[in-house]
Amino acid sequence: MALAEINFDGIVGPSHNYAGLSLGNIASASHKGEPSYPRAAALQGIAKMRANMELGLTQGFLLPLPRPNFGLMRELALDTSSEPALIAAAWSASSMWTANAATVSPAPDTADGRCHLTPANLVTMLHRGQEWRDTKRQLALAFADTRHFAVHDAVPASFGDEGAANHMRLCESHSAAGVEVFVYGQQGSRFPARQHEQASRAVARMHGLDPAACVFIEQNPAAIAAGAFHNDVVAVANQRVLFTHARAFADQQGAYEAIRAAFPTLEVVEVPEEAVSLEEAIRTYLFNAQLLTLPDGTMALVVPGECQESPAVWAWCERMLAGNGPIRKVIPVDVRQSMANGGGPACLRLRVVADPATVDPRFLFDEPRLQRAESVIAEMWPEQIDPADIGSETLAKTVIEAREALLGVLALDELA
Ligand code: SUG
Repeated sequence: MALAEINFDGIVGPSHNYAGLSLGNIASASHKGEPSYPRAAALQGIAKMRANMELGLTQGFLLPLPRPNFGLMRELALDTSSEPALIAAAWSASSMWTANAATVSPAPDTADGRCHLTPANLVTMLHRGQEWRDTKRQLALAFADTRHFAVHDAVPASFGDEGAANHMRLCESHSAAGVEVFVYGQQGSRFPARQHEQASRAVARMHGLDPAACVFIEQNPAAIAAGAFHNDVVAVANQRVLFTHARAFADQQGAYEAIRAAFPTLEVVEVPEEAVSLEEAIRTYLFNAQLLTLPDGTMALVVPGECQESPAVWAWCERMLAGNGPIRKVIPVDVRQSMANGGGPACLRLRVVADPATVDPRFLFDEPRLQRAESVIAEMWPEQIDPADIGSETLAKTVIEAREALLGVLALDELA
């Protein structure tokens, strides 16, 4: 069976907006109340997927969840006079950041030889905590073949879980058994630590991982305080390579040693504070990059366009490329609409290592299917949403119809 890494990007939903809902996420707070551009946002996502497909990579997607979420509005007894932030939560398109959809342990790592997926409960934030049941429904459809996949329920809400954004996997090749690294936070900084250690440990047990191939690492409280609300804002791994800021972990050297004890061939590409400060790394999202193995075996880093505009970050990238490191290409992409809510290229994708033939093909893109999705978005996604539009009946109708049209062209109407 040919296992490959498949990136499942979240398609940006038609209700994409800037409500400033995520405490500790600097971009979300600083763009609060600005108009958003859902059509442009979703087309930026489509362009990123197309560019990765042109690199020769397999591309999957997950659909926007149903919004507004009338169920949540009922549960909270919301009406038009309710607090705008509560109404906005029920309208959030935040499921686009599929790095938070689930934690994925590929088949070679698990006791029963199946790929295990656990949707993230995302309990720290109301607008995200509503996602997991609908996400699970979608995962259960995309990965319905129980000979190859196991889709779990989320970890109980007592322990916050943010999914793959706090999980990294090191391996010699995607299809070889790997070492899974879980990064959790401790409360006590000025912002919430969203990933609880016990959630990570529960996921590792549920997935049947070998304890000797699991590493649990604490995130640097200073990174959380600076706005790294997920570990994937300051570190990313692919195969043998860990690309990280020097201040990502509470005990940086201890973290490398713990990983090396389980995975001796680890290659660390560390960016020192003197070259790129933690604040600049968080502002530009250098680490919220897709670190991809290309078909020729070399690695490329897909970074937000903001990196190219930062003299410090771009100078570091150029120095890195001039050296002899494992990352041979840096590719900037424009995902500005998502970035303004704190979601870079890596937030927008969930990595699943699997044989593409075992995945429901309706969740995979080829150019004709991508074009069909693109046409529906271009025609039906709202061009602009102003904060005052959130909650309006007219916009609700537009958003619902747009999503349904997308489900239609992708033959996924059962998710309506
Ligand atoms: O959970 N932003 C998301 C961004 C998630 C990024 N994902 C990863 N790092 N993997 C979040 O904070 C903002 C919504 C708003 O303010 O309207 C938001 O939810």
